[in-house]
Amino acid sequence: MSEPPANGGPTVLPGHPGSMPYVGIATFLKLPVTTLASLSELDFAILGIPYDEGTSNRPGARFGPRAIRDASTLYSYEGGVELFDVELGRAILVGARVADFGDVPIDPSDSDSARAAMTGAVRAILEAGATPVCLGGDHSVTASILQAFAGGPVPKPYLVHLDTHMDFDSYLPRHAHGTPIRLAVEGELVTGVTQVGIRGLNSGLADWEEARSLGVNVITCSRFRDEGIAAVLETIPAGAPLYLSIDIDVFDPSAAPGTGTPEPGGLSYVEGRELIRAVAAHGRVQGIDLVEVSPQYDHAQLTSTLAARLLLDTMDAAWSQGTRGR
Ligand SMILES: [Mn+2]
Repeated sequence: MSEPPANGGPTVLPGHPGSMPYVGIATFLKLPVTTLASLSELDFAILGIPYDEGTSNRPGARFGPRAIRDASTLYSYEGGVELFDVELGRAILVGARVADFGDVPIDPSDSDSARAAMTGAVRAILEAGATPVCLGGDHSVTASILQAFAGGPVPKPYLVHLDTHMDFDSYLPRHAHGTPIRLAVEGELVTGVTQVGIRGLNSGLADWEEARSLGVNVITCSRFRDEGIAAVLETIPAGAPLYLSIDIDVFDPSAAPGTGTPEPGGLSYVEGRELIRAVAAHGRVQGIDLVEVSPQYDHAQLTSTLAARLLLDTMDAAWSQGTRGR
């Protein structure tokens, strides 16, 4: 065992070159922690939002950010200094400056202050010129994130929403996790919406018809299988600023069981990844969230590992296309 250093500091720093995945502090990818003062040096800021008080049935997504961070250390050999993607034949995120901005402070049962804190943290990232990458938390957090874009330094985004559910529910409380898309549309927080992967038995007919009447492009999972990525891209204005909201339950429960409202018949990891790459190349990604990872329903870290990998893919898709930028 090594001796502690004379200054009393840690013997292993997060992101220390050569350290193993299980060694060190489990920030996202074991990257350095950033503070408000150094946000402006970043291209991407990881933000945890450990909030699940919008959950309608099985809670637990408050533990999602920590589970995703833990799973992400799988990819942090050598401190994550190089992520060579064998299938792409190149390293990903080359030159991107990424750090972990920690978690939004959450006071349980004080949802108004929690939502304000979410909006404030995302606004700080946007004003610093970085792209927010938000780890949920349940899907209600997306409404508070999009609120940060309103009147901010980034143009109003077009929302691309991957989910089993439309999240356009009228029967749930206003700030529940089944309502963020309704709030985004009603609040005119986005220029338009495309939803992909919608399926299952939860979306009411009236909400379905209302969403479509308000211009929401709904691409069901079966239609996506039939018509592919092209059907998605033709709904999204080319070159538009985009916000990507990924509900982990868009994936099939066999690939991502650890979520509160699983639904059979979902996407595979590769289907989701290729869709996101195509969407990112079609527009300009200005913000990302990945929500509804609920680790107590997970097995073998399947869901949190998929989430961590997909976030790296998604950030690289935005970065490598040169589509990030204002
Ligand atoms: Mn959702």
